[in-house]
Amino acid sequence: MLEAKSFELFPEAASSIAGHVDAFYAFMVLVSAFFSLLIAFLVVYFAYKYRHRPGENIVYAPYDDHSLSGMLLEVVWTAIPLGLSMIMFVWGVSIYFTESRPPADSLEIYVTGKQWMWKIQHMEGAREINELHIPVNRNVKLTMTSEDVIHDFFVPAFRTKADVLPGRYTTEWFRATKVGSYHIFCAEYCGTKHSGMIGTVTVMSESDYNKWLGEGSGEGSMAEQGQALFNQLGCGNCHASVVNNQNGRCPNLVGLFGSTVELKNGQRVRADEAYIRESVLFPQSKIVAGFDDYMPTFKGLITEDGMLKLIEYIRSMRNKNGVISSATPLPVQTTDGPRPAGSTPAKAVPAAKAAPALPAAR
Ligand code: HEC
Ligand SMILES: [Cu+2]
Repeated sequence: MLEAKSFELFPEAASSIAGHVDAFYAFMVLVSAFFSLLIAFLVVYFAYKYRHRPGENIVYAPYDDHSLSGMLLEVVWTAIPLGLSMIMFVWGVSIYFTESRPPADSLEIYVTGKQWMWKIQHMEGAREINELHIPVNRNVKLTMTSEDVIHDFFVPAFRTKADVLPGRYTTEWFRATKVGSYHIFCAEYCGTKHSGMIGTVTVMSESDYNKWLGEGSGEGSMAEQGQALFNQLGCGNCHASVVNNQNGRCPNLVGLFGSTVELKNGQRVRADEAYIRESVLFPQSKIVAGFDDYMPTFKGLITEDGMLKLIEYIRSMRNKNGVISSATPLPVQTTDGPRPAGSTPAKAVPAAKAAPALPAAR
């Protein structure tokens, strides 16, 4: 809870990973404390035991570096620290891997960092600033980017944090285990008001969360807002006309997200958030095999929040069991652009569903 409490050494442990991080940390502190005390004790003890007594002659015994006992001693003092540091390494890596691999069933939430605030978008459409509402006992994945400098999204009670970088998408995931409110900090110095870049995670019961979501989704889901943007920017002029036809002048975006794309230069890349972002802002950098490089850049025309909506829209165009369908279907294109001579006209595949009425482009 956020109310000032009596002095506490550790923040509350409120995520599925927190116990593991704490146990690991305790192990490292105990090992360090044990050896620090042992060494400090031996320094004092030996200083006393082998002190110089008055009248005593100092005789240095010749050191036999081939004696069996000497070798055994060296093996032991090498093997024990090696064993201990390997335990720390394997344990640490396993926690790191767990923390860096969001489970597939995670609830997706988008975060944009900016001097000096956190902007958060839920897929269902709710938006918030410096607040993050999540359901308890659900895996939550944050996809994060920055509008300016490097920030870092840190929730001490969840024992997890990740850098938030301009021009890139990073992820962070957690499963909150306790209903309550917890601090969000920016853990990367990002300018004058860095210390004010704070917020609150509110962990709610599933039913409270759904109620909360329902109240904040006036503008439609992120995918719907992304679709509006898609139309507004004219992406549909090129891409929508071939939505049900792979052989147009522009690649089919349905089922693109998560698939492997073959490029003109023979490379194969995974169509993830970063790829879509690059395709839109730097269309020349990766050309899809079989297409020409005439997609214009949209650099400067789309905000980071808008880009996340576009990505969410493209992600929502799914290709389920070979049947083209889309969570929020594309508008049916009426004015088809000219096609290059010899290309097959769009096959008459019925649109999956009628498009919902959206505000007209421009
Ligand atoms: C003038 C026509 C045109 C417009 C407008 C256009 N694109 Fe494209 N787009 C293309 C062409 C052609 C390609 C394939 C060549 C390439 O990779 O650059 C492409 C490629 C892409 C790809 C990669 C597809 C794949 O299969 O890997 C994505 C994603 C994409 N466009 C999204 C968009 C979005 C989003 C918009 C609107 C902001 C948009 N495009 C606007 C013509 C267009
Ligand atoms: Cu910051």
